[in-house]
Amino acid sequence: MALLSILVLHGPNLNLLGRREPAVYGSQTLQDINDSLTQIANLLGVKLTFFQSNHEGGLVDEIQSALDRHQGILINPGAYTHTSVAIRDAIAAVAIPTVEVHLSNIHQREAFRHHSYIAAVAIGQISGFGADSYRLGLEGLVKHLQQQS
Ligand code: CA2
Repeated sequence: MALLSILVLHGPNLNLLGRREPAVYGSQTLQDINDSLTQIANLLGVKLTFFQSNHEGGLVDEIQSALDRHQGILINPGAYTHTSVAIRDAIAAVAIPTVEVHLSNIHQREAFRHHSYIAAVAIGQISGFGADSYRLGLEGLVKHLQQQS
């Protein structure tokens, strides 16, 4: 049987990780996070595809192109979490199980970060564990997909 394939999406400014604001977002770079996720994916027996964009439409395009290619989506939508009806609609449209992750605890920060447009169309949200949020999110997503099949 083919390996489960998961699309990992990183939203705007996450390409700066490790180089700016380490007190808020940690010292690991995006490449470090992707490398750690790849190691975990190998242990779990799943395949990952990574994509980062600073553009809302680029993320929407990638979500749409996940249809028939990926069984799950792990997404840190960055600031689009709090603004993007388009990303929410794309996730709802493809109906691919999606887990939302955040490095920081969005509920502990400014009020404008407390609402997520994505949460209602995600199977779950992990927030506040730094780079570990991605690992926890991936593990939860894989377990969900394995229970489905
Ligand atoms: O905590 C998270 O993962 C966020 O999704 C990060 C977003 C923020 O807008 C969300 O409210 C919570 C911001 C990502 C910006 O990433 C940077 C990385 C390094 C330096 C500056 C920004």
